[in-house]
Amino acid sequence: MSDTTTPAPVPPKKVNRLGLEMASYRGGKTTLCAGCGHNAISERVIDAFYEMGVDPKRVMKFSGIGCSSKSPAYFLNPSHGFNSVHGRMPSVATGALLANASMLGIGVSGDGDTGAIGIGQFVHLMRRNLPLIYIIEDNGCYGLTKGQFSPTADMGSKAKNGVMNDLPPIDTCALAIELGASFVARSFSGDKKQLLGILKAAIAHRGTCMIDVISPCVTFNDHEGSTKSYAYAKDHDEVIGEVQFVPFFEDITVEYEPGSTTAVTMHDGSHLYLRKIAEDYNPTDRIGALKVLHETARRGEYATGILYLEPDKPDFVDQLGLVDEPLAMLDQARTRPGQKALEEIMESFR
Ligand SMILES: Cc1ncc(C[n+]2csc(CCOP(=O)(O)OP(=O)(O)O)c2C)c(N)n1
Ligand code: SF4
Ligand SMILES: [Mg+2]
Repeated sequence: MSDTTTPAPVPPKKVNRLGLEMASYRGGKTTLCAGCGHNAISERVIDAFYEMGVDPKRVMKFSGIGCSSKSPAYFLNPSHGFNSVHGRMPSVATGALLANASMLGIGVSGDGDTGAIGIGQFVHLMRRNLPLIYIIEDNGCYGLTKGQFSPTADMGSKAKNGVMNDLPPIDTCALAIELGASFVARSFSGDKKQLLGILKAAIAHRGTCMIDVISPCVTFNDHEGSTKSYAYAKDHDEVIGEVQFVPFFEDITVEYEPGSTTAVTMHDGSHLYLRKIAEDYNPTDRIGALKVLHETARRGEYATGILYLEPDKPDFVDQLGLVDEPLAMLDQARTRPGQKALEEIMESFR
C-alpha cells in the first residue's frame, strides 16, 4: 500500500530585516562557567544585533583579557574580531575604527581589564568619544585569575574566603560621564528587557556608549557578603528610567506624557523614550546624573538604566575631520603628499 499522507508544511525560517537568521548572529560555544553573568550578556548582544538588523560583517569586535574578554568569541561569528592584550583594547579599537569608520565597533572588557591595568586607556577613550559600544562585564573580581578583588569591588564587600575589601570602588559610570562619554548606562545581566533596550539604543548612537553591566561571577563572587552577587544585584537594582526604543525602520508612534518622559531622536533616526521613575532624573543633565549615581551608591544601591545621553555630541571621527571613505581603502595617491607638498614642508623648516 502506498503512503498517501502528505508531509506537514515546513514553517518558514524566522529572519530579520536583512533576511538573516538568528544563527548568523551567534558565536562559538561558550567555555565560561555555567550560570556566569557574562553568558547572559552575550545572549542579549546576539538579540540586539539580530533585532536591529545589523550586518554582522560590518561589525568589529574588540576585547582585552579576562573571562569577560573571551565573550566576543561567543557572539557574531561572521564579524571581525581582535582579542588584544590585558587593558589595551581601547587603543586597538581606536586604531581600527579610525582606519575604517564605516564599521560598527563593539568592545567587551572586565572590571579588572578596565579599572586596573586598563584605566589609563579607558580614561582617554572616554574623553575622545570614539564611536564604540564599550561593555564592562562587572563582577567585582578578577574571575579568570581566581577571584581577587577588582577596583569596582565595594568597600566592605567580602571575598569567598571571608577577606573584606577595604578600598573604595571606582564607579566607571561616574568616571565616563565626567570624562565626556556621550552615552552612559548601567544594567544587570539578569535584567533581559532593560539590557536589550540599552544595547539597541547604543547601536543607534554615534559616540562612545559605556555600558557597565553587573555580571555575577558564580564561581568566585556569588556568596553572601558580596555586593556583586545575583541576590544582592537583584535586591539593590534601582531602575531610574524605563527604556523604550523604537528603531528607525519601525513606523510606530509612541504616546507618552511629556513631563515624565524624555524623548530623544537618535543619530540614525530611531527614537528613544526614557520614562522617569526616580523623581529628579533627567538623562541629559550631566550633574544630575552624577548626583543620582552618588546618592544611590551611598545607599548601597545600583542606579540602572540610561544614566546619561548626549545624542548630538561630535564623535572622535568628526573631531578629526576625516574623509568619508575608510582610510584603509584610500590609495597611495591620496594618502602620500606629492612632491610639491613635500617641498613646501621642507621650505617651512628653513
Ligand atoms: C599584562 C597582564 N597582567 C596580568 C594578567 C593576568 N590577568 C589575566 S585576566 C586578569 C583579570 C581579569 O579580570 P576582569 O577584567 O575583571 O575579567 P573577568 O575574568 O572577571 O571577567 C588578570 C589580572 C595578564 N593576562 N596580563
Ligand atoms: S570564573 Fe567567574 S567570571 Fe569566569 S567564567 Fe566562571 S563564573 Fe564567569
Ligand atoms: Mg571581573
